[in-house]
Amino acid sequence: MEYKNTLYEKSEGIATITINRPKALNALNEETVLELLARLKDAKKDENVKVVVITGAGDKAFSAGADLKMMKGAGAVKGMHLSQVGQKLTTEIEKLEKPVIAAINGYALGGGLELSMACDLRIASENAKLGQPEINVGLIPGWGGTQRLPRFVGKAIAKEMIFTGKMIDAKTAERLGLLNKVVPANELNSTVTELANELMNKPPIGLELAKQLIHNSTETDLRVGLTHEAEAFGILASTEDFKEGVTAFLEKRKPEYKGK
Ligand code: DAK
Repeated sequence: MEYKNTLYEKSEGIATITINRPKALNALNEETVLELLARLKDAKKDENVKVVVITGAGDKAFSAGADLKMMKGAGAVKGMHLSQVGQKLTTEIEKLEKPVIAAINGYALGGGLELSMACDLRIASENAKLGQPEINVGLIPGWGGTQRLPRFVGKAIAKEMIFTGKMIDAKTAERLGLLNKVVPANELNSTVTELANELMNKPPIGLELAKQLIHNSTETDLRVGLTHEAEAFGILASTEDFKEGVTAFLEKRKPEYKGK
């Protein structure tokens, strides 16, 4: 595959995928989404990759959403393909066994916000602005915004954001629980790397099972969810990493996890 719209870097266990269309504020056309899917596939199968970071090129945008130029000419079939490929991307992020961090370095609008909401953690720079402006062009969110946004901020705020299309600033998004942390723009990369390094020292199977249980928590009733939690707990109790964790604690040393 020829990569034109994304960059990909692997360094010390962290795979960083960068949407690289800064002149179009990293808007997502179909080719870009397909490239993101291929990058994710590589990060999934590479055993040396422990954490994935998704960000945007430049200092203005994470992503201003679906590419409106491409959307303009889309008929029903193209529209359906766009929806399918976008949903595949968000699903692959949520299914990935490894933690995915969105480093939001500016606008996260429409499909850009939806992409970030599929990630496990969102760290943003102070200049970031988040919104679902689709209503302003006669659309509604189509990559999960009507479903994921209310799960973060509640129905009242989600309706306000989706009905008005207005953006919110990073501090407001942090207060609403949509962002994990907001930092000055020049500290975004170091903060994300620090967080990724912290996750890298955790037991991978524990992270994987916790991620899946938390995702499923909104789709299953409490009793079923608790049953799954108990099963996962049992699986973890049989891992080498659990033995290592307890042994290291008792020996007053740092654990070294192997993902086994
Ligand atoms: N698509 C394509 N190009 C975009 C873009 C976008 N979403 N956003 C910005 N650009 C381009 C601009 O056209 C401009 O290009 P040139 O004119 O220089 O060639 C360049 O980026 C810089 O933008 P501005 O000149 O507008 O920059 P400003 O700083 O003045 O304004 C802005 C920044 C982010 C406020 C503004 O660009 C803006 O409002 N952009 C549109 C944001 C937006 O409406 N995003 C939502 C897109 S709709 C679906 C599934 C999902 C979706 C749709 C369908 N299916 C189920 C089929 C998702 C839809 C969306 O995300």
